[in-house]
Parts: sequence; structure tokens; C-alpha cells
Amino acid sequence: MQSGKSHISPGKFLTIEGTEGVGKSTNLAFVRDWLTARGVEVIVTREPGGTPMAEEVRSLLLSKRDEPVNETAELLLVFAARAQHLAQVIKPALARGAWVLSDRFTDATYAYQGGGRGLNKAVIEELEQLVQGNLRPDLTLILDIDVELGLNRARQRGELDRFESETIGFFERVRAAYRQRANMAPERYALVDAGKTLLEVQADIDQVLTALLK
Ligand code: Z5A
Repeated sequence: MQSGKSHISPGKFLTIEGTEGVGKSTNLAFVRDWLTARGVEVIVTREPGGTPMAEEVRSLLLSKRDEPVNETAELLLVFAARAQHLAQVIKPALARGAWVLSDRFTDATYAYQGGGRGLNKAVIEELEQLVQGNLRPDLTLILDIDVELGLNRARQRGELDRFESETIGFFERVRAAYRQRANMAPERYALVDAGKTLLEVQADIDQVLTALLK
């Protein structure tokens, strides 16, 4: 977790999403630097994770294991980590006026557990309400890329975790779920074409952030 300087406006909650190798980590740093340069105090965090306990849950979720992982168990672990993350990091930061920038949040649950695993959306909505109440991100950047192109980028980094080892079909469903969410609420989402060069992607993100600060 890293922190910038004094804040210039009430705290906002920003999240970055996308399928594997789409460039979330790379562009998260760009967004953090962009905001910090404009005097915004920004807390950078991630899901699953963001607190010591939630990071332990992340390890449970990502590690490959011999026993099959029950989909409902996976869903509940994701939300357990989120409850802790919200209580320890996100809510306190927003309450004191800082901005929070999270690498993934609940849209990932709709995309991976809902789209990818095929779990019932109504169940995810219930858990979202239970864990978050009315708290939702102010803006979600969805980085969108051809699944195979993203996987090729991700695979160059070495050993694959439990999610990265999924099939192309799984990631196609994840991508479709993200795109559907972006289309359903264009005021909350910015769908960014992440198949372009990094400079082009960041020029698009710059435009989105400029509009947000206005
Ligand atoms: N998960 C879930 O199932 N349910 C949930 O509710 C939540 C999560 C919250 C961990 O996520 C897993 O948790 C995730 C879903 C699940 N599945 N997986 N795997 P994660 O975010 O930690 O893992 P990840 O998706 O693999 O993210 P990543 O490893 O950090 O990748 P990335 O951030 O998208 O990519 P990157 O490291 O920034 O970039 C990849 C490479 O591409 C790198 O070499 C860059 O230099 C390069 N790159 C980036 N942009 C470009 C452009 N534009 N051109 C060329 N090259 C580029």
C-alpha cells in the first residue's frame, strides 16, 4: 500500500479490472502517479488482499491444489477477504477524504465467479449488499483485450496460478461479463481498449481521469 500527498477533493473510490495480462498493474501505477501529481492523496490496494488477513485469503484462492475447489467456497472466500479489506482499509481511507485505487474489486466477482464459473448473479448481488451496503466504486476502468493476446502477455511472466491456468473459454466468459457490466452502466465504467500500445492506452486513461477530476 502506498500513499501520496494532501487531498484536494472528497475521497473517491476507483477500481481497475480486466482479464489476465491486460496491463492492470502497469496502468494502476500510471493512475496513481497521475493523481498524486495533481495533489490527490491516493491509497493503492488490491483484491483479493489489501490487509494481512485478506492477503492470506488471497494465497488460499490463488494456490493450485489437488482437491477441486468448490465454487461457492471460492465465492465466499472472495467476499470474506473483501469484508476485511473494506473495514480495515477502504472505508477508513474514504472517511478521511483520501482516494482509494484498487486493483480489482466486486466487478471481478461478477466476471470470474459469475461469468467464468457460472454462479448465480442474484447470489452475488446479495453478498455484495451484505458486505458493502451501498458502497460502490465511483469509477471502474475496465481494460479490455483479446483473451489470447492478454494470456500471451501474462504467460511471459512465468508460472501460472490457479486462475491463470483456466481455459480460453473461461476467460472469454469473464471478458464478456466485464463488457456487459460496462455497457449496462456507462456512467460508472470506462471501457478502455488495452490491445493498443501502452502510450495509447494511457492517453485514453488520461482523458477519463481528466473528465473525472472536472
Ligand atoms: N479474482 C476473482 O476470481 N474474484 C474476485 O472477486 C477477485 C479476484 C477480486 C488474482 O488477480 C486473481 O483473483 C484473478 C481473478 C481472481 N485471476 N487471475 N489470474 P490479479 O489481478 O492479481 O491477477 P492477474 O489478473 O493475473 O493480474 P496481473 O498478474 O497483475 O496482470 P496485469 O496487471 O493485468 O498485467 P501487467 O502485469 O500490468 O501486464 C502484463 C504484461 O504486459 C507486462 O509485461 C506489461 O509490461 C505488459 N503490458 C502491459 N500493457 C501493455 C501494452 N499496452 N502493450 C504491450 N504490453 C503491455
